[in-house]
Amino acid sequence: MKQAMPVNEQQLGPNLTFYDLHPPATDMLEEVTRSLTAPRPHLHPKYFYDEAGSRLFDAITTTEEYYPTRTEAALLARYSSEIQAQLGHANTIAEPGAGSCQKVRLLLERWSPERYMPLEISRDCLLQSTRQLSRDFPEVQIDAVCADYCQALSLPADNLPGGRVVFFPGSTIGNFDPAERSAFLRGLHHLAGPGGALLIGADLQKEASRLNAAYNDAQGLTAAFNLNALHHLNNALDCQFDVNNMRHVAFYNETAQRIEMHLECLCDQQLHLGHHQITLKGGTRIHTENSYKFTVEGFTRELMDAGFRPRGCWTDSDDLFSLHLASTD
Ligand code: AVI
Repeated sequence: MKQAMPVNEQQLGPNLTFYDLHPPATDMLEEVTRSLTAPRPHLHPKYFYDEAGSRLFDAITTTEEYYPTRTEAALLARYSSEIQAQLGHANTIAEPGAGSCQKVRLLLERWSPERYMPLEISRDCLLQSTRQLSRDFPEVQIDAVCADYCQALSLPADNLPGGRVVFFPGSTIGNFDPAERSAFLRGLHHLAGPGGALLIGADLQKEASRLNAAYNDAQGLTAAFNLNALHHLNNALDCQFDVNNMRHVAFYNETAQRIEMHLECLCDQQLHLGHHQITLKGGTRIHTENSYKFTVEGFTRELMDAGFRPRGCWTDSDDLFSLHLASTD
């Protein structure tokens, strides 16, 4: 796991090294065709995140209705010293799916780690965000790793005592289905390594009205974000979705304890997928995302099942969101 990767290493600045693990390109046409022709048509949520989708997601996080981002940020600001006291000194912070590397800034300021290791599949996004970060934090060694963090990883060598603190904020863990989630948490345990820890955000179960509002904001940004997946497919594969005749649907499924997002066809849709044409009948729903909501006890159990030892949990006064700290041993 902790082996050097000299072949793909590039020194981009005095404190910035770029490691390209060449994440394998998936065959988008094949994957999309398979998921849209499945008995229950679905799309992977990764298709939300082209440039427009990433901008829309950032806009969602500023809406009145979408509480997770600001609640988690307030928890981090309020409790970062307490968390650090539990943790001891963090030599390395690793962040899978780091994106714009914004949330970690507070930890870099307050915890002063020797090293920060963002893992991100988008090369452009990783280069852009770490160039700025390396200027803002000249005393932190930044090892930027371009990789699909869901795949098995060979990471640059540490040579630092102690394990890694893996930072996985935003309740992105809620976008994994239970079986995937358990495998993924085990992967995070492996990434943290002996003597390491995990700091992870998990959105909490609450009244359905609050959750429904968070995924159906009045400005229509979540609707635009959901529909943008179809613009993304039209641009990339020329599928010819008639996006104006598709509708955003999001609701809390209380039995499964998750928000479900779907796109509903308002009339028959003729799609072009490479050499194939398929028809989605009016009324068909394409399932685009699950966002599971947790209890503190339930999520703590999941961490333990993945081999972690719970070390602390912090929630806001309205019990909207939780931050969990767990060690690997
Ligand atoms: C990225 N993820 C944690 C968000 C969520 O709340 O599940 C994605 C999102 N979907 C709609 N709004 C936000």
